[in-house]
Amino acid sequence: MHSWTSPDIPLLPGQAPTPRLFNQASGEIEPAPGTGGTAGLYVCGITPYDATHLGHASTYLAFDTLNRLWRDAGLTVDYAQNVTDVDDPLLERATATGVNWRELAASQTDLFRGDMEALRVIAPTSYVAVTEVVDEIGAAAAQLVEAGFAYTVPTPDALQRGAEDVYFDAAHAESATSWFLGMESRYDHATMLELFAQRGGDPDRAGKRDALDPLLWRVAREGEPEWPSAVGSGRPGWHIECAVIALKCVGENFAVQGGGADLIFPHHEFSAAHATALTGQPFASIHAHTGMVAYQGEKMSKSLGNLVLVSRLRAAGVDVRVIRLALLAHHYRSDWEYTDADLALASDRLARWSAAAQDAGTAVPADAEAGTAAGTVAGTGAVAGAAALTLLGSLRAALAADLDTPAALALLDGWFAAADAVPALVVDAVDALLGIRLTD
Ligand code: 5CA
Ligand code: ZN
Repeated sequence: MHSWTSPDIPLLPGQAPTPRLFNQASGEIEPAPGTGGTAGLYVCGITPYDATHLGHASTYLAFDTLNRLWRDAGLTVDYAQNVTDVDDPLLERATATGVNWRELAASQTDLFRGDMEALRVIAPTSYVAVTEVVDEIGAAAAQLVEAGFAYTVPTPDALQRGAEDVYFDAAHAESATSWFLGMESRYDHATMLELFAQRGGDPDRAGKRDALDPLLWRVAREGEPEWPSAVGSGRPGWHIECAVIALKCVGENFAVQGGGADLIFPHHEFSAAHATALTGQPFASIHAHTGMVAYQGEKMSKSLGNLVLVSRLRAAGVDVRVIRLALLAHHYRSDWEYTDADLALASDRLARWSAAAQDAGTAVPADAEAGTAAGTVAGTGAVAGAAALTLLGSLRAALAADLDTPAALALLDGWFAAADAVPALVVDAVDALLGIRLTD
């Protein structure tokens, strides 16, 4: 599926450090170096029935920052993102509103693409809808049954008599692979049971071998979309879609699997389990998660309806750079509650930075600055150029330390407040690392 158009990103001089990220699986901040000059990234995409709210935007901006840091460090980034365009909540919304589910998904995915492009988020290399890879998901489910990692469960309401849903056998995966329950989340069993029930799981389903075994393939029911497969006509479970799309587009044991913290369990635990059962390899090196953005006292979510939509802010005339700055002002791992004050602060910050960048009027070309270390540029330009290189080093160090965007913004606040000359290098650094262009 087509994604969106990526922004132009200026190249910055000098060496950038390898970014380090908090890994949910180890509980530690670890380097994310990629392998052979390439970093693989898979980030869970939207379920397109109400897009794009500020929680989504915050999550995709966090991984956009990582993408920018990797590129700045000279790596090629292999980035895949899915669209969960067939799933229970989407089908329920379509039925409730009398809209065709495919049309609902297509319209919301379009809105999302437009928002991402406007926010200058680098487009994924592969943007894949579940409906594009249903055959491959069905084949993966069949492979897991064949290899003893999955079993069927009596399904009295199946459209076809005798057809049965397919479940993943977590205990078998624990005994036969390097994966184990808690490998990714580090949650205890009681927490897993609670979250499994809250987040789309069915702990009480009769016939399962274990309450936590997740659905791999749902055989067709009356009125539900279905696709033929070797495990019966039906549709994919949730975790297997991300395992299959990531393996197809980014490969085995890639650098970073990402998403919001609401996906730590069961989604990312079992995506990793399915992928390891399919390949015998670890899924990803680092499992990274963003904090939840709340609004009006609760997590901003489509199901609750407490949404601040990027498209609505844009329609109201809010500068997308203000939206970016409002989100980047919070550390990606913190949970926080959005209020209008976030936009006001970001608007004020953008005004200060832009005024400094425009008014200085003594802009030094980026190539001149790069030569300042050798003392090739005279006068104010040389001093400003050397200071700009120091600032660039500090920005890179802050961001490489678990994407500390609030620290980066604070460094820039100080720099712009004191600057009487704004070299082009600073404008380029803010653009390349934070996605904000201060001058035309
Ligand atoms: N399609 C699945 C992932 S395979 C899904 O979770 N879709 S979603 O539309 O609900 O969310 C899309 C992404 O935004 C996920 O990574 C999710 O963790 C993240 N997200 C959702 N709500 C918030 C929020 N309030 N704050 C931060 N991130 C959020
Ligand atoms: Zn996912």
